[in-house]
Amino acid sequence: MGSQSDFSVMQAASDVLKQLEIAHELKIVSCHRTPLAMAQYATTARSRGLSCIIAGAGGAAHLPGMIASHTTLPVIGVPIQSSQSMEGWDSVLSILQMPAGVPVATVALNGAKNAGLLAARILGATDGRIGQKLEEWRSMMQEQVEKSAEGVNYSWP
Ligand code: RP5
Repeated sequence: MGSQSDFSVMQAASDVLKQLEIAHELKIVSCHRTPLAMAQYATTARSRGLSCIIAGAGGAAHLPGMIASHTTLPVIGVPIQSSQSMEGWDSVLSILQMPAGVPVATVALNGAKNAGLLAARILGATDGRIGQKLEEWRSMMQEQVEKSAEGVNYSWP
């Protein structure tokens, strides 16, 4: 993530990865404030054993695109609403509108939980253990929806 101020949003990605028992790390590197650390993080990611990078940033949110320019690993961008001034559209459009050639998969504004789940799906495409965890997750989610619907679904008269 680009700043400590992004942590309250990005924590949701870590939480879901923990639930799925997927090893991960949290780091703050900024395109604007620590550009060399950002470049080093991205260029060494694959050799350090990472398989996917979730990059969350707000404002003129260059981080996911810049990370993606320094690696061939899949990058998932999380637009973060860092100010009220543009209601988060600055972050969304900065991350969403990547020019052709350097892809960033963009999730919803503050959508860190889905970023974690998407990363899990990418890994789970070739990792049977993670695939099984995702099946269990999906079953649990369905049961929760069915349970929450009890007492709400009815016909009248
Ligand atoms: C971006 O600027 C960060 O990703 C953060 O969302 C935003 C504001 O950062 P702070 O000024 O709160 O550190 O680089």
